[in-house]
Amino acid sequence: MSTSTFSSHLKSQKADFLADNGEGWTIVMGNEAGDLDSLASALGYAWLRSHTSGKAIAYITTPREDFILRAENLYALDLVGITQPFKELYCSGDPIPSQVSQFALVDHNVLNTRYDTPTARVVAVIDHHEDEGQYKDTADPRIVEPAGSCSSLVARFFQSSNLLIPPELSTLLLSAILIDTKGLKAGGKAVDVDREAAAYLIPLSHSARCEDVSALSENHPITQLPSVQSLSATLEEKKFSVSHLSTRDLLRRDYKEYTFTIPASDHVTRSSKMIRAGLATIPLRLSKFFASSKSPTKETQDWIAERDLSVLGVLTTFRNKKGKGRREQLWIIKAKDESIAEKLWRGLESNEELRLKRRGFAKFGFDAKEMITDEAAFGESYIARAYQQRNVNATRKQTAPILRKILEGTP
Ligand SMILES: [Mn+2]
Repeated sequence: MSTSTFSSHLKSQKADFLADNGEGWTIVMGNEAGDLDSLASALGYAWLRSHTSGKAIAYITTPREDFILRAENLYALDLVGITQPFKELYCSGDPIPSQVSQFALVDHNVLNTRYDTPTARVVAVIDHHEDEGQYKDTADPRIVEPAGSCSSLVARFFQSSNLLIPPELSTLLLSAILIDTKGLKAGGKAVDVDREAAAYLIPLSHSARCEDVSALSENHPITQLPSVQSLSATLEEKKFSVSHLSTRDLLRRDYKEYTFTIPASDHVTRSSKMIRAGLATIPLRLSKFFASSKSPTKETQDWIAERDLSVLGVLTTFRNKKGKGRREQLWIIKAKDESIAEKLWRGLESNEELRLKRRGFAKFGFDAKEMITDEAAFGESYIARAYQQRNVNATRKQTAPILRKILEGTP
């Protein structure tokens, strides 16, 4: 399939889907953070499913105006001839036809409450997050296992199907694997399924060159192939080129939201209560995050209000001057939820996986004289703490379940 026919295949598929009013179709969805892994996994599995078990279409959860926030996604899509994603792809903002009731989940394993109607059925799950154990009776396949990238699990499924994977999809899945595993770096997040998936995809992708394919057959490490290295470097550079984004854009660019049930014993009213928490992953160190707008604290407070959050976590990932990966965490809690704050600080600071070390806000350019206490860096209505995360390998995938355990667990 040539590049132009792949994108026109997607466009005509979208038209068919809308003309059918979704009847008989399965919507394949990635997670709400909308990273390249979700995008590639959804397009990959939708293509596979539509060639094996009936009509399926990828639904891209990224709102139209947010496409610009992820330069690496735009770059990878452009590589495969998709130049106007919100026209060619079925996206957030397009109508959800009334007849849709079947969902396939990739890169997450619980259907977002927004789509969870009484008739909704989850017919497939392929994911690499913590398994929440749902849809065991309805989902086939139901693959939930550790991997650096969900795209690797989709690629392995392709391999076992004996379908010929289009080069466009090989390129997209490979790009997602490379960005999630930092180019399959040794000692990083890549596990065997990622390396095997990359080895399968490389010869079938756009980036494949003759020397690459022969190198593979001689058992050279795939991370050292020139085309893989250059694709990986370009994607990473795009991903980290966020210096033009405002505080608000940084917060919403790679963002996930959770609801937690706070046990009755923790709460003044002595009844359990639902709270919302948001986790934003930001590819900049905190000192740069706090330099992203004229009033970064105000924009952050506005985001907390807009999303009606009790807790906002900002998880940073960046490289230090020596090129080593580093991470920090910033937590902001509404001051009226004081019992939540105490519980969260205790749980986070004693967590052996994250290994957090407290950092004062003065380090991030705050004027110590203007703050009543360090915790009041975001004003009196909020309680905030910042940390260096000494386990540099723990991402939101580890932090979200830790947060759930701390907040929902008994004190
Ligand atoms: Mn993923």
